[in-house]
Amino acid sequence: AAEPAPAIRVNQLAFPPMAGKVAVVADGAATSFEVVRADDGKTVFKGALGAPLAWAPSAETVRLADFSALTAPGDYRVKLTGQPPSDRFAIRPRAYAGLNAAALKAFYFNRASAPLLPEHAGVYARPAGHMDDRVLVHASAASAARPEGTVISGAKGWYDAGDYNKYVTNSGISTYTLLAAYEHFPRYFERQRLNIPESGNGLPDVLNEALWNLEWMLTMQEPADGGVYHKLTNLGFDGMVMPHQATAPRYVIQKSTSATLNFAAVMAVASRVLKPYERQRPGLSARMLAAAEAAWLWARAHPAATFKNPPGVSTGDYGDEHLDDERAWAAAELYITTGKDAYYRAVKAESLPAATPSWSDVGGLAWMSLARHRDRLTPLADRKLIAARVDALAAGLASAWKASAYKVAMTEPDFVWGSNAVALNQAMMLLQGYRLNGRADYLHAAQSGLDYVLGRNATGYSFVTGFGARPPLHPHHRPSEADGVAAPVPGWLVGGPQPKQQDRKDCPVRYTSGLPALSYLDHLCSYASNEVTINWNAPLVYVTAALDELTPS
Ligand code: G3I
Ligand code: 9MR
Repeated sequence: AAEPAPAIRVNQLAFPPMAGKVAVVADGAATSFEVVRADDGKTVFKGALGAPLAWAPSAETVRLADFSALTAPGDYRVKLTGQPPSDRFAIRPRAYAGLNAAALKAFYFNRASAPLLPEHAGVYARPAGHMDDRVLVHASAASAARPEGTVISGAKGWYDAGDYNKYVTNSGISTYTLLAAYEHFPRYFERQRLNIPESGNGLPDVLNEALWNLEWMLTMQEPADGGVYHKLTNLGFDGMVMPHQATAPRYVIQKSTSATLNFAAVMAVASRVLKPYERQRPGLSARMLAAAEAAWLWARAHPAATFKNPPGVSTGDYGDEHLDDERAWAAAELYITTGKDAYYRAVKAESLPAATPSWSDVGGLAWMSLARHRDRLTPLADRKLIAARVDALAAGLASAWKASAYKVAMTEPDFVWGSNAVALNQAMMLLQGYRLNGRADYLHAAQSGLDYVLGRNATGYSFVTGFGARPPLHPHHRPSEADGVAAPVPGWLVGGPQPKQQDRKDCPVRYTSGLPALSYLDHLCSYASNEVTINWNAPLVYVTAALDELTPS
């Protein structure tokens, strides 16, 4: 059974010295707090708790302990009179270097088509799974050039999640977010060594890792027409076995507009990010741009090929009826990379909302990229509109943050499947606002999103495997379950609380609460609250790098 959350909830890892620093106290009696040194218990800071405030998602009344004024590097705990102290945390420069590297290394641990060698993977070494060099064209994907049953190669790529399948739609936002992290903060990644097979080859490891998936994505485009298969999967989900033991036949399934537009967007980004590496990867940048433009043309000719699992296929759907955001995002990235005004017109910027991104709503990524590149856009682009949309999104999130009893931007409707990534994608968009206008409240609100997933939440968990005092121990992640190693593969963000509990019928134990912010189960069965996924880890990579780089020193 889950332990009840401690009364003091705080980021269980670390804060940059100049970050806003807040703990949440769920104890009716206390009115003041102290921060003590972790090793000798000496008090270094005293403060009054904020007024009691109600938080609907957990039906709690809590007070805030703000110790932002404490900036001296060290290891600390928060303490209330007569109570056990909080989990320990550090204040230090480059607070998230280790977490950032682990969150990226998690992608390496989920590589298909390669053995993980002990020198790179330690105890998580394993034989290769899913070579995917002989994949079948499913009936739903058949064409004149590639009739049903044609054998093609779809090697490499990352497993999507706790399952062993590969989905182009979800690869879109995931791969983009890693490329954006590098594009926005190149220095941070240029000095990082992940100890992956490619380390030291002249490319930053974040790009080496992204390339593993990009090379797979390129195989998902049908050369004859530019359309992109929605996914490469088994017909059904595998059991809880290691990758090399999962040997069911693999198929590419139906081309879809969403996969094709996601592909176009990511290839356009990759083309510009990899351009300086022509010597290491001759011709790749140009090939990616050509692939992106071919995909764009296919999607223009097939504007509404939505995806639904065909009969007999029961793996993840990633179905999406709303494709305007994918179209706008692909157009924006093609515009930034090529400078062609026709692509800007296709963005239809005036009618594109700015929202926190998710796999099914990628319009925010268009605004993020346009804002990052606004100094070098053609005269046609409406720079004021770009700044205004990004600022309006950040301002809305910051005002929710300000009003929140937990001091987080998350509100009740944000507790969906993968809610922890909502917190981090909100943080990522707040950081876009901060980069535009330097408003400190945007930076503090972004910090709070990371604090939330690292422990300042109603469950008291730090939601990243291997990090913090109370991390998840039983994620819905097949290798973590089947590898015989007690500790789960580190560096993975789990999905997090959400009240729908779609896995209830598959779980031998009950959730302890149905409240949105408490509806979480650290059990292998819980794919609806405790799975891991590439699209949830990617904003963890972005946000940790960004906070290390942008928090003033
Ligand atoms: O469309 C409704 C929306 O109208 C409503 O406002 C919202 C409120 O909850 O729900 C929306 O639908 C949700 C949908 O995601 C879109 O966000 C569904 O309830 C929810 O069940 C669905 O969850 C998805 C889940 O697969 C089940 O399809 C997750 O987003 C998605 O991350 C997850 O992805 C799986 C893959 O299929 C397989 N691999 C693992 C991966 C992670 O669990
Ligand atoms: O393991 C699957 C997980 O990756 C998916 O996110 C989830 C929802 O599509 O489904 C999981 O598979 C479960 C299936 O849906 C129902 N039977 C139990 C499976 C878990 O072992």
